Amino acid sequence: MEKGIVTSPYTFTGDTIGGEGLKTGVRTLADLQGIFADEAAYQAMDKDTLAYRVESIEPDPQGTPGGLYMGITYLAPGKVGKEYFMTKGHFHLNPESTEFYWGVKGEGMLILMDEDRHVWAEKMVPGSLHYIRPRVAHRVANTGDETLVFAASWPSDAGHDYGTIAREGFAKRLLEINGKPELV
Ligand code: PAN
Ligand code: ZN
Repeated sequence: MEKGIVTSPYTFTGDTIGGEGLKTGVRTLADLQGIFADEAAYQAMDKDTLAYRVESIEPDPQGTPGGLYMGITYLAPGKVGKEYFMTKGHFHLNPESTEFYWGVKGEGMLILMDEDRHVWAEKMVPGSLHYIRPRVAHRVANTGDETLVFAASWPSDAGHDYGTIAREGFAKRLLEINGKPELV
């Protein structure tokens, strides 16, 4: 190759990322204990069921100011009782940090909650782009019957506060009512 011209160590095909230092994280139903309303339905399910997998490229160490990460989440279809499979959800530890999510495959709902516990949701479909503002907790539910694939890019110094959501939850839940998703 010509001097000074190199190949990027990363790839992005639309629904996959790859390359140097690719990280993979897996969450089974066992990891989602306590987030679903219907505890009896949760207990009756196989805890080894895969809920989601996140693949990410994190070029700089966590906490680096000015860096960016990129990830793709593969969220399985399914429900616990009437509640769709969803990600744990979090605020960012650095409250000013923002994030883009975008829909790649399947159908879902991005559920958002501000610090006053006001909750709203944006429909996620292939091609939808979502800007998550500072101090807004975010989680995604799969409302379809295929794996929901969405991509995300967030700052390397955002950090993840899972504790607040684990303790207090979101103020509304996305349930299937008469065959349709409803925030209740
Ligand atoms: C995403 C999420 C990913 C999994 O990359 O981390 O979709 O969701 P949980 O982290 O809530 O389990 C992101 O928001 N990064 O900041
Ligand atoms: Zn985030």
